[in-house]
Amino acid sequence: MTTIAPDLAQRFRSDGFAFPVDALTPAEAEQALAECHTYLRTVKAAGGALARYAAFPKIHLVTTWADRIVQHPAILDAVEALLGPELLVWSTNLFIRPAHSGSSLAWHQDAVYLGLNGYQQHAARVWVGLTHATVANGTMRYARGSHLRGTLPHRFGSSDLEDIMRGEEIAVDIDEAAAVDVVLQAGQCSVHHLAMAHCSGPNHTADGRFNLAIDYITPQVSPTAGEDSALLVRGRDTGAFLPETRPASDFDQAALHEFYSAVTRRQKRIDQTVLNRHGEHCGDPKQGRA
Ligand SMILES: O=C(O)CCC(=O)C(=O)O
Repeated sequence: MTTIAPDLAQRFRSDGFAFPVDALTPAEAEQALAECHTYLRTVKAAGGALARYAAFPKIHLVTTWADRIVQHPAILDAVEALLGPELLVWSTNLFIRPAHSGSSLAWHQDAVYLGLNGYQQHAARVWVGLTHATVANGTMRYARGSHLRGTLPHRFGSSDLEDIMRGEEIAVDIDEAAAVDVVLQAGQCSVHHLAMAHCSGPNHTADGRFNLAIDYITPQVSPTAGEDSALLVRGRDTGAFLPETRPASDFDQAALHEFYSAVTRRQKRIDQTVLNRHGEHCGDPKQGRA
């Protein structure tokens, strides 16, 4: 039985985030990190769509280490305390900040490029530490309470994680004094609202920082446009999403089929979402970056 902090939901609602949440044991985190390294070597060697979508958005459909994490009872209990008993996994995103990496992520809100209706009350991102996350290795920073400002204007900047974020960054001032560093032990996680303004810094240490970010939604969430799919992890209702299936083993034929269908569907929809948003700002969707 997992122990959930009694004020978790209240902190999530008022601050827009809550951490640390104890999730994987240190041994589970170490094992997941080792399997993550093997996964990265495998997809790099395989090339094609597996390499292109190595870091997002459906890692858990093709590998059992990520599937184990998205189904982890301690994580699901925490998310259930926030969102209720019907839960789906919409995405997994691998954030890696290599040793001595000078790259960083600008202030942004996840919600602006995800294309989800109903995320305000019915979605949360869980950021799981496969390694420690510290100020020195470029952990995330949250702007406390920024989710209450709704979605903020973004501009296209530059980003090393361009494929995930399209290089978007918040175009208004963020109160740096209110920012909170997300310091975690390996195996712990943090949970944030999809409209939380956050950023992350360079890694000044000799070890890489590895985090798996999982987007959980409830059946009340729906795609803003187009068809999408999600994996039911608690309850029985997939709502507007086509149901997905768990991998029986790493890269097996059924898992590969599920993975390719899901990422193709998703990419089409996200491209459209970004084009529409950019079109709103530029007046002509055809001028947007795809
Ligand atoms: O890990 C990072 O550097 C950034 C993570 C992030 O932006 C997110 O999980 O939404």
